[in-house]
Amino acid sequence: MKERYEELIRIINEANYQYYVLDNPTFTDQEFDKYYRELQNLEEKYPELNDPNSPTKRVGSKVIDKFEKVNHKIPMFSLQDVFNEEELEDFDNKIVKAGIEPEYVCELKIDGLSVSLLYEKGLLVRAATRGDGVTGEDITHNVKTIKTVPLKLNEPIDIEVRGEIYMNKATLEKLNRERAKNNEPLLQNVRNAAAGSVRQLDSKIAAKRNLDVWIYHLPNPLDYGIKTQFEALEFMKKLGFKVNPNNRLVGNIKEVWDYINVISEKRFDLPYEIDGMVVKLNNLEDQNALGNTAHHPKWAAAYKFPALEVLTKLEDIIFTVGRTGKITPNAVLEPVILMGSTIRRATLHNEDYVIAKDLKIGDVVSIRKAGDVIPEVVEAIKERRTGVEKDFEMITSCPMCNEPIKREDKQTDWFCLNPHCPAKKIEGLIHFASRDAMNIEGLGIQIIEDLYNLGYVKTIDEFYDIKKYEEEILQLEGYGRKSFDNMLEAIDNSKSNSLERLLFGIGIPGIGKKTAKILAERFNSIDNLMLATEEELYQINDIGKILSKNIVDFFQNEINIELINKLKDYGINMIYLQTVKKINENFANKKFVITGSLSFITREELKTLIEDSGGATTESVSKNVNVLIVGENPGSKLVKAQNLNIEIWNEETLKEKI
Ligand code: 3B8
Repeated sequence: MKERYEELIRIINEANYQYYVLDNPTFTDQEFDKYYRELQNLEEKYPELNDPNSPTKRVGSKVIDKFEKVNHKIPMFSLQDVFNEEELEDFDNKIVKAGIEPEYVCELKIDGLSVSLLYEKGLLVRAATRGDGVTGEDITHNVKTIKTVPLKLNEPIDIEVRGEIYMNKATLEKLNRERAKNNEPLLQNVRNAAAGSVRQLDSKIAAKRNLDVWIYHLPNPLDYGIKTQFEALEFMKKLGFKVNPNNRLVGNIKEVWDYINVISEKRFDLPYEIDGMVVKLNNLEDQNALGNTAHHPKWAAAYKFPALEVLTKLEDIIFTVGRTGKITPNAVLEPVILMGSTIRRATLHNEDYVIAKDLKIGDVVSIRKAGDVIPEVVEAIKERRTGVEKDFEMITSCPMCNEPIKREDKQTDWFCLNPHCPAKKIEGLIHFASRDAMNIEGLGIQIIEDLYNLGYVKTIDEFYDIKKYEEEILQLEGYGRKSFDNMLEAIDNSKSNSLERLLFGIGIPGIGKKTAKILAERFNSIDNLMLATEEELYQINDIGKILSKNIVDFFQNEINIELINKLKDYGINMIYLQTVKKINENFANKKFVITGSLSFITREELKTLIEDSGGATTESVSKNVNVLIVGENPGSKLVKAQNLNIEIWNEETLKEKI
């Protein structure tokens, strides 16, 4: 029994190591679960079986009541920052002047928090934060829940290693979605999220946070006969630690710079956040010769990527009204170029956001754009105020209809409650026809504004009766026979859309594209959905209390019921249609990644087409992707796919396959 116990621990730890550290699954989930359950059963039946190395110890059971202080045997320094090529060369010059011929190790600078791990006879005995560098805090109970931190090493040695605990970008997004659902404050970034997670007293919470680690430093290399940083990384990898595969040994500072440029392209494709490159002198004897300042080792530097931020002037704050009546303040900016595009506007979300940032009209503000995300105002540069800036004032009436606006207690947004507010109605009509909703091509923003202002279409059902204004519309400038007929046809085609498009388009407060799909799948028809109770809706994953109430309220409203009846009379489909419309063998059961821009189809359209044909899409290239579709200016995904021997289709091939 004891033998089997030890064998199970070995099997499961090895499988975890293969899966989490080497990214190389060796078992199916079912096989893994079978071993894991067998181990759990043994431990339950024989409590004397209590190996600290058992994988069941990772779920987090220990609760502490305070963090113990820990003195680091060797101080944990931080790194000196460099911000450009010149400063990097200065760093190199000092080394060369000291008579050293440098080789450098380049390591991704992980955005997390430093940790020290202490092992005795190969067993993890203590994990501690950096703290002030001399004294940190004992976080062993939480670090033990991190699956990539070995509880037992491949050799029974005494050793300390250091590394970075971090949280993947996707994990933070998921965590924040849950927090939003529970009305909890969102975590600002991966570093705060990771730091907050290891500072939990209850290790069950930390265990749920899906933290991870990269190990990069060996404070006592001489004890193990290690002569270079690169050897140290190899050595730690052999012991079972997770060492980043992107670390590189290079011959001189120019090659460091080249590698920095490679990584600055690639960084957005990584599942974790990096904020620069750590450059370390490879030879440890040379490192010792250089020594440290009071705070930093002189043999290492942290190159920080340039901020994705620029400064500009906040010229005005204007207000827009959305289709739900939500009032949004918007920054009107002096145009600036940021990451290749001109920025004129940025959303300021809501009143509290503007107040929290203490923005004044006329301020110099910094603007950020991360990835392809919309630009945002980071902060006002208060030192640049001259005294002529004007205070922000929230409006009290709707900028479109002049009716007073309202903000409920505890809510962040102001709303125009006037059901006849033209802004709301036009926005609602535009949303209904938009691509992700009913996808009525030929009903663009301008046409819809015209139709509304002329009184032909005031509510969405009236789109379907537009033919009665045929004569009048054809008289209008810019509306020809052909475009009118196309519009009619597009409107007619939209009648056979699947239910989720209607649910998204009709404008139930809080229902996005994804929830619309979930509801359609779950209830199959609008009639079923209209009968659903709040409790029933709340049971569904992704649907919270507020949303459940919104849905029920919406379908109890007389005006909405009448609207739905009218749409039914016009013959609009109200049933969920299976998503796989027509299997295309070229796409079915394959996984696709799209990179670069395509000329004849948008990315969203192509994704829908692939899914409708029985295939799937994903964002990042890995070995289980079958095809990479490549448009103009492909990113680093192309190189990665070529390395993995993944099939590649250009636009021509794509057209043939379609
Ligand atoms: C010495 C070496 C601090 C660090 C170090 O990815 C020292 O090596 C350090 F005093 O903070 N964030 C890294 C990272 C951080 C450090 C490091 N190496 N890769 C990181």
